[in-house]
Amino acid sequence: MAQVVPAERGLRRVIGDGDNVPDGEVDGLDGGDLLELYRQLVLLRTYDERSVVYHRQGRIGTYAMFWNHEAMQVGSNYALERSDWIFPSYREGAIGLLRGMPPATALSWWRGHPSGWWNPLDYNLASICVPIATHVPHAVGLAWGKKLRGERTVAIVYFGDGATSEGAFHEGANFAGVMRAPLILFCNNNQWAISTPLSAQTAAPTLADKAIGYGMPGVRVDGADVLAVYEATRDAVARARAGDGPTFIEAVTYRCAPHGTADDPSVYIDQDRVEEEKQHECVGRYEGYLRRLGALDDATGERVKAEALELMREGIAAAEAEPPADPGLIFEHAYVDPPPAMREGWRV
Ligand SMILES: Cc1ncc(C[n+]2csc(CCOP(=O)(O)OP(=O)(O)O)c2C)c(N)n1
Ligand SMILES: [Mg+2]
Repeated sequence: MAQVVPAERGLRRVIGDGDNVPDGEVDGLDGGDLLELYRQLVLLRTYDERSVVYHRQGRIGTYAMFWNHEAMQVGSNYALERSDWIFPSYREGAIGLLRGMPPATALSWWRGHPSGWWNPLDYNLASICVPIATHVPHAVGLAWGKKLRGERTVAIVYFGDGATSEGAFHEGANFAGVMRAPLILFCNNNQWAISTPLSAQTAAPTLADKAIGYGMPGVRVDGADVLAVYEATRDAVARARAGDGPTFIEAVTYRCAPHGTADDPSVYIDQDRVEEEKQHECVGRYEGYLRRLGALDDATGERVKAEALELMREGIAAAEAEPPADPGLIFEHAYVDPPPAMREGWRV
């Protein structure tokens, strides 16, 4: 039985500030791993920044940015095996890229095109979940099922701070705890649920405290520190594979971008705080760490960025080359016998 300890209050960190706080290191990561983490961070950053441009140009639809969330996604995914399962929310809309999904597929999803509907079995990646927290019980079910079959697979489910107020989160967390499901509940605490601040979301001192009530460890980590996220997730994965059940990880960050392309945060957010947080954004912090270590030079940095940009250019071109979808597809799996009005109506 895993020991249930009060949630850690302090934030785990590995990357220093280049000044008073020294850099740490993570056992088991070699120079190749450190550069691969950088490549993945840059890939997601480039995807995100280009997607905002594509939205402005009318080439993709409503888009949920994840600027400054990259370290949470890259660090946690790097601790998984390819056979482990990922349950993303809309905030992890491009996490499939870390498993070899072509950018065109992720972009097509945001274009509302069927070529963006991937088979979850191809990547061990569930569909993007837009309803808040409803995918938590799905992830628990998959993880428990794998355990019942005697497989060593674990699952990770990503959700936000706002999701911890939803019934589905609590039902899922309770079930995971009781069944000792091999699951990581990964909470991206960006301190906002659209315009609702964390202070209005919960009376608990930390979100990780919620883990105690479900009999699982709760860990708090700096969400802008890719190495700390990796290490915390690696520990949780080891615990899950050893049969010790789920872990709740609260990765703390700050939302520096709008909630989505339809949002205007200037009416509710403290812009000075946003500017302050941008100074410590996760890709730049990791780049600084690598440079202090002597593990990244200008030429390599430029090459990695150019490759990511080229992938995106190819991706949007491929997504736009798809023939228009048949609107009838929307109803194809909804009715055996469509009502007459609908049969006529959708081909106007
Ligand atoms: C069940 C449900 N209720 C309400 C919404 C509308 N909604 C979309 S995003 C959002 C805020 C979620 O905030 P959080 O969980 O912190 O995730 P974040 O967007 O910050 O990553 C809400 C309320 C929804 N999508 N689903
Ligand atoms: Mg949030």
